[in-house]
Amino acid sequence: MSKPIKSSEITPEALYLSRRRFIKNTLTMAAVSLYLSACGNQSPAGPTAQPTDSLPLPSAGASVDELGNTLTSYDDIIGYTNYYEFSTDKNGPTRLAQNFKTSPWSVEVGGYVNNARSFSIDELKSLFDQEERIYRMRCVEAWSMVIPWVGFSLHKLLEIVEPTSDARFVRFETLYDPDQMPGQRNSFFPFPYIEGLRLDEAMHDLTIMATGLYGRDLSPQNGAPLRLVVPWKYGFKSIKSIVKIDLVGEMPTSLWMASGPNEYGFYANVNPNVPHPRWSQATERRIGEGGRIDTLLFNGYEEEVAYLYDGMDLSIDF
Ligand SMILES: Nc1nc2c(c(=O)[nH]1)N[C@H]1C(S)=C(S)[C@@H](COP(=O)(O)O)O[C@H]1N2
Ligand SMILES: [Mo]
Repeated sequence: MSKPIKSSEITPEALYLSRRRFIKNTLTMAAVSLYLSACGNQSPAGPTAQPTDSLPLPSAGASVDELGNTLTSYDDIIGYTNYYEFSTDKNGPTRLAQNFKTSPWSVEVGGYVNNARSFSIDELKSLFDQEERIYRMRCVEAWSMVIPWVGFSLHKLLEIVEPTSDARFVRFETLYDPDQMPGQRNSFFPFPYIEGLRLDEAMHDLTIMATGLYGRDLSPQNGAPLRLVVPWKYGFKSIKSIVKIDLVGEMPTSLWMASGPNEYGFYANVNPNVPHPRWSQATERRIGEGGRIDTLLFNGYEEEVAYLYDGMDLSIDF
């Protein structure tokens, strides 16, 4: 093995900094992860979980996250999705979203801000460096993936519009267009899809707006052209195809809070100790791999985000 690559060469600055925090606390795992990154394609999970060869690899060819988890293959990420605007089948959106029109596209940012305005996708891409973030994604249904997203931290966008002192929450809204999104005719769900974050969660550096994955633009079924990714929360918080972002004073009511009020509430932080009413959240199935693995508190981002919930009882506020 040649001399190890410095982690600053493997990951963008922000992830490098968060990785340094991981190293402080989980030296062994981080060292294993860095070793594996430095050595290219070796992975603890074996050859079946490798990214497809012909597709672009994430920057510097990283094949694992900071905990040593193998990246989910590109084919699995685009072939197994949750996107109820198109279908409730995992492979339905892959087919049904194929002709979804993602250009032109703009997102309206307003509410309690000093500079309300709309941004085109091209503007967002040129205003903010697009960086890669390798994040675990844990669906509330107890499956998970490891995804190399491309995007930018949401706080950069919020800093431009300048939230006023009345802003306490951020509300996100997906496109409403039943002609293009046949699932929106399903009257069980109160479309458009709405999600929300507390302002401090939205300002956290790990919270990103994703424009791509595996070094490519997002596929329609993964939420093109612009989606939220909040890696320490269940996947349903990471709302797709966003057209509107509002800074608001009251906690927004999400689509899931409205349609399943006895399931999860606003926070939906990944927590192995709080079961879903119908199943345990203690373990998860990593797509593309066999068996089950333990689910981690805050999806493994506890060191980064636990302070946001100081003084809250996570067995009540979930
Ligand atoms: N607008 C919208 N956003 C959504 C969903 C959806 O149905 N509609 N599904 C959510 C759920 S349940 C999960 S697990 C993730 C899945 O992201 P992926 O399909 O890109 O893996 O998207 C979330 N964002
Ligand atoms: Mo999900």
